[in-house]
Amino acid sequence: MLPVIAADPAPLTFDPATTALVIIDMQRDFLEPGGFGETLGNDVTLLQTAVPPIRAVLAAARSAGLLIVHTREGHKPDLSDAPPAKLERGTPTARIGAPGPMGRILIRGEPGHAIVPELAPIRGEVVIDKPGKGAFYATDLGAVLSARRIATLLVCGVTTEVCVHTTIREANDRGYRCVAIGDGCASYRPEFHRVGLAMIAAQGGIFGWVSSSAAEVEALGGAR
Ligand code: TIU
Repeated sequence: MLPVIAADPAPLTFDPATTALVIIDMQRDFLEPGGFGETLGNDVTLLQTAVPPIRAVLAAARSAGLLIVHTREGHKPDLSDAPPAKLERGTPTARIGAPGPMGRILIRGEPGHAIVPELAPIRGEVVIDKPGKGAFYATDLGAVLSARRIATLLVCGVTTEVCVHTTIREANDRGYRCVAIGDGCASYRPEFHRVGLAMIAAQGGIFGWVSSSAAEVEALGGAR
């Protein structure tokens, strides 16, 4: 029998063979002082809450043999993939590409671009580098998921209303069933986190489902 995840607006039956765990942008640039998130004026400590729940789901997903995808937001060192509209926006303390304590802000290969050590990818896991907020835009994520016949995405990471939401919206329009892991997502703005999750499950699940790390670990345990 296929496992079932307790979720809003309704429980979801899923096949582990066609399900992927997608961890969005758990990078030092967003979670640690001196990175992109802090240059935008945010309290980056707020994002730490997502790390233990993601660790728990990641361990369960590895045991259950799920496809695991990590994404990283960032740009090429020459910034050729960074549109001026993104580079020029706002009044950050340091712009994308400027030097910082963790290397150049939001640039691939720099220390700040790395995924936090607690959630580091291991051999066999997919790492998608993305220049935008959504994980499908200008990446080969769609091709990777198609090759594995993936139909359901368990999605977590940061931030809830920016890269997690954009990715879930992109995935929903591409026909994937998306389950946001509520406590495995976080935002610099707690009210945006709360409302962002509510928006996914509203109207009978207009963008997908919202679950929790505990519910996912339980469902994945049954999938082994
Ligand atoms: N600023 C903010 O909330 N998020 C981002 O810029 N990127 C991601 O969400 N990863």
